[in-house]
Order: sequence, then structure tokens, then C-alpha cells
Amino acid sequence: LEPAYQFMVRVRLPGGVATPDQWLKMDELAHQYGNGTLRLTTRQTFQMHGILKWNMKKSIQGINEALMDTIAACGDVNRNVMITPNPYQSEYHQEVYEYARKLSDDLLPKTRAYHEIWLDEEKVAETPKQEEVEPMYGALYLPRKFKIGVAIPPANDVDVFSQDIGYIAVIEDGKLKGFNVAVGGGMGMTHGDQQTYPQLGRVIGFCKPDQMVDVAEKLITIQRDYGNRSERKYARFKYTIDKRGLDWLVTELHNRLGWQLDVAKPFQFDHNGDRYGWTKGIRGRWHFTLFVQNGRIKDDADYQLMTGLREIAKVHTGDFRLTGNQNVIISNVPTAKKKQLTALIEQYGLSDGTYTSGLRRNSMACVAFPTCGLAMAESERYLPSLVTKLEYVLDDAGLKDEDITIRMAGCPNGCSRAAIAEIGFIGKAPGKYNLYLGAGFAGERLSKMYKENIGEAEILDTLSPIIHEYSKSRTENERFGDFVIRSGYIKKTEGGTDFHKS
Ligand code: SRM
Ligand code: SF4
Repeated sequence: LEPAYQFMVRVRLPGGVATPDQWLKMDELAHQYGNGTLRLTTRQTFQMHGILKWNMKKSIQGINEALMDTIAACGDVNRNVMITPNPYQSEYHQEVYEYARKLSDDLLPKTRAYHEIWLDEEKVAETPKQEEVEPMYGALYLPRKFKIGVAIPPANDVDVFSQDIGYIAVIEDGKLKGFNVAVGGGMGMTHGDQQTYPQLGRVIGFCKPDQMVDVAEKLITIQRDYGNRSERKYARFKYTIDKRGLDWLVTELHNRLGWQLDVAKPFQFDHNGDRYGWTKGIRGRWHFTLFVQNGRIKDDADYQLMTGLREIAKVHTGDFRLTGNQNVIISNVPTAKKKQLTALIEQYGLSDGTYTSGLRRNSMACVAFPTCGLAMAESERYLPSLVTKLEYVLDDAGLKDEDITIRMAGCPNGCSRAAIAEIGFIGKAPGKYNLYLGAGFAGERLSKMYKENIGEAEILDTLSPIIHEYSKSRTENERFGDFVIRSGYIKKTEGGTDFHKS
């Protein structure tokens, strides 16, 4: 008898855009082949869990029928490109989205293997050389996964500094002028190995919109040629850059480009979370950002989120935009439809989650147990109850509505980008976490470890007095992450290489 192995399928969805039909298809597949839930990820796409081995092909074919695929959602290539999720906010949001979408297409691996294996397409008669098939990725693809995000200030909702390449749109007089380019971000590390660390991308210059693809291709080839291929732990682009220096990288990039980046332009981010509820965008269209706790779309006895979104998808004429914070925007709603959608949102109580505490609104947890084979501690299944306990403390301190970012990861891979949360937890063992403090609210600064290997009681005992002190002694508009540094609780982390220095 064949063992009933279970798998996870991750869709590629550049910028997180899904039509209502695609939403309905994912919902259907999740029930037909998966565990009856959908997971919105921290990189703006869908995951389906619990797919039995013999249903894998049917699931992928189903995804393909809905004009989506899973190409490059995993593997040592460029992954799902993250883009500020709502292009309908302004004309330039739309323009940035188009450029980023093109970037995503151009960087896709060209191999036909996916189509042959999963979609039963006929094999080409003669196998061409790998270098011919993949001129950019080459014979052996990249040493490690590669990630790109495109942000439009003041929203850093793609955590642009956590990406191998981050593009920061520069807008002048309402027009897109180009992008600042940041390189060498990444969140993963290994407990006990200080040679590994989360790192933030560093801005190296500015390029025009139509130079964006060229810059990405050349940076990718630098990583292809210089990345560490003998030890995967040290193979990410951040280590390639940190080992040789930023000046080396810029020189190498300019040589490969045959032209030079301009000097970076000024920019300012003010948050890395989502802004909830209804907003009006261009062309009279409306957008509703819905809080989805840790990205899990499912039905509970008292909260029919999956059914509610299915009913919305049946009548919605716009699209769904998955955000990098595991939430969803019911997007592009004409005024004439807004009433009907509002009624459905109310009927299923969907906005209740959206208007919860400032801490919960800004919370993110990775998947971890039971499906993630690398998990050391709970994350998605635990953070909500920890937040509830912290909400009592915040309520007491008069800070229930204060936006504070809190993220939990079940292991140091950091899939929820916990190292750039004002309160971060990274799992060590069942029930035990390292607690990190002091990151920037806009994702512009890494945190630092405050306490190691602590359980819930100690977490609450540690955070309660700090939260009360924050309430009493913060300066006007001072963020929690800034406050803990100013008050001496924790030293400021300047960059990845001093992340482990106390
Ligand atoms: Fe991740 C591996 C889930 C975003 C860093 N990640 C995994 C795997 C596939 C575990 C595995 O290799 O066996 C997890 C599957 C769990 C499950 O049961 O579903 C997993 N990662 C996720 C997701 C679903 C977390 C979530 O809660 O949303 C995210 C899917 C993103 C997507 O749609 O593509 C996810 N992973 C991230 C991010 C955040 C980001 O990309 O913005 C990071 C940190 C950024 C970075 O890459 O530096 C991240 N995941 C990792 C790493 C460590 C990589 C490293 O270089 O250090 C691993 C382990 C690995 O690659 O060997 C990993
Ligand atoms: Fe799994 Fe670790 Fe990623 Fe969480 S951070 S999903 S535990 S690999």
C-alpha cells in the first residue's frame, strides 16, 4: 500500500492578485484535495496544506486551469515578487505594479519541466543544454532562493529591506521617476551560529523604471557566480555581499550593467503593516482591507471567514489582493457594488477582526506546527492566544489601540519576518521562544534579543512592566520599538552584523 504522504502547494501570484474566479477555485481545491483551509502567506500568495501525494497533480492542474501556477514559488530561483498590494490607490501605484509584474515575468525560469511533469505536456524531442534554456540562471540555478519586493513609500508593506533586492519607488509630482535599489536583505539564521543573521537591505543607488529588470538580472548573475555553493547556510545573497563588501558589489554591478546607478533619492517609510477597512482609490473604486489572523482562511463555529469570502467572491466584480501581512483586500469595487459587499462583510462579521486591538492588527505568525517540518515551537496556533493575554496588559496601560508590530516564527528561518517586528518571538523548543525588541515600526531597523528561551509566564512578566512604562514615559508619537532603545532596555541594532551583539 502506498503511504499517504501529505504535501503543501504554494501558488505563484505576483503582487498577490487573484480574480474572484481564482479565489473560488482555490477554495474549491482546498476542500477537494487539501485540508479545507487556505493559507495567505507573508509573500502574498496562497498555500494549500494536507494534499495527499496522489492528489498533487490534480491540485496543480486545477490551479493551472484557473490561470495560476506554482512555478518558482519554491526553489533556488527568484520567488514570488512582492508588490505594494493595491495598485488602484493612484495612477502611479498602477504604473509601479505594471513594472513589477514585468520584472516577475522576466525573471521566471524558462524550463518546460514544470509543464511536462505536472501538466502532461509533451517532452521536446532533443534536450537543449541547460545554459541555453536558462541564460540567466545558468546550469545550476542559484545557490539559494532569491527574493524581490517593490515598495511605494510611505508604505513599506512588502518589508522591502527584508528582500534580496528591494525596489523603492520614487515619486515626484505624482509621477514615477524610478526606483532606489536596496540589496542584501534576508531574515533567516540558525540558532547558535553567529555567522548567520537577519540582515536589512542597503540602498546602493537609483535606476529608471525601464532599467529595473536589467539591474535585477545583473544582481542575480552576481549571486549566481559568487554565492556560496558549498554551505547552504551561508549561501544567501546577504552573505555574498557582506563577505566582499558593498563597494565590491556596486563595482561588479556597474561592470555588468555597462552603466552606473544614479545617487539614491530621499525616501521615507512610516509603517510596514496594512491599513484596514474601506478606502477610496482612483476611478471611483473602493477597496476593503480585511484582517485575516495569521493568513488562515477557515470556518470556525463563530467565525465563518471562508464561507463569507466565498460568498463575496461569487458576486465580486473586482479582484482580491493578498497583502504581505497575510491579509486580503477586496479590491476594485465600483460604488454601485459597495453596498452589497458591505452587507456580506457585516453578515459574516468579517469587519470584527479588522477593528481589533492595535497589537493584533499588526500581528503575524508563520505556519509552524503541525505542517512545517522545520518548526521548533508553535506559531500560528499560539500567537493569537498570547496576543489576547497581552491585550489585557495593553488595556490596563491604556494602549489597546496603539499600533505595535508583533511577529512570531516557529524557528529562526523567520518566515514571518519576526526580526523586524517591534516585539518578535523566534521559537527555540516547544513553548519556548527568544524575545526580540527594538525593531523599527516601518521595517527600517532590526531588533535585538532581549531574553532567551522563555515561556509564556516569563514573556508576560517581562513585557508587562515595559508596556506600562511605555504608556507613562513615551514621548509624543514615540513608537514602542524606539522607546525600548531610548529607555535603555535594549541596544539599537545598526545592521545584521551586529544583530547578535548585546
Ligand atoms: Fe519560509 C522554509 C513557510 C516566507 C524564510 N518556509 C519554509 C518552509 C517551506 C519549510 C520547509 O522548507 O520545509 C515552510 C512551509 C511551512 C508550511 O507548513 O506551510 C515555510 N515561508 C513560509 C510561509 C508560508 C510563512 C507564512 O506564514 O506565510 C511564507 C511563504 C512565502 C511565499 O508565499 O513564498 C514564507 N520564508 C518566508 C519569509 C518571508 C519573506 O519571504 O518575506 C522568509 C524570510 C525571508 C528570507 O527568505 O530571508 C522565509 N523559509 C525561510 C527559510 C530560511 C531561508 C534562509 O535563507 O535563511 C526557510 C528554510 C530554507 O529555505 O531552507 C523556509
Ligand atoms: Fe516553518 Fe520556521 Fe518558517 Fe515557521 S519560520 S514556517 S517554523 S520554517
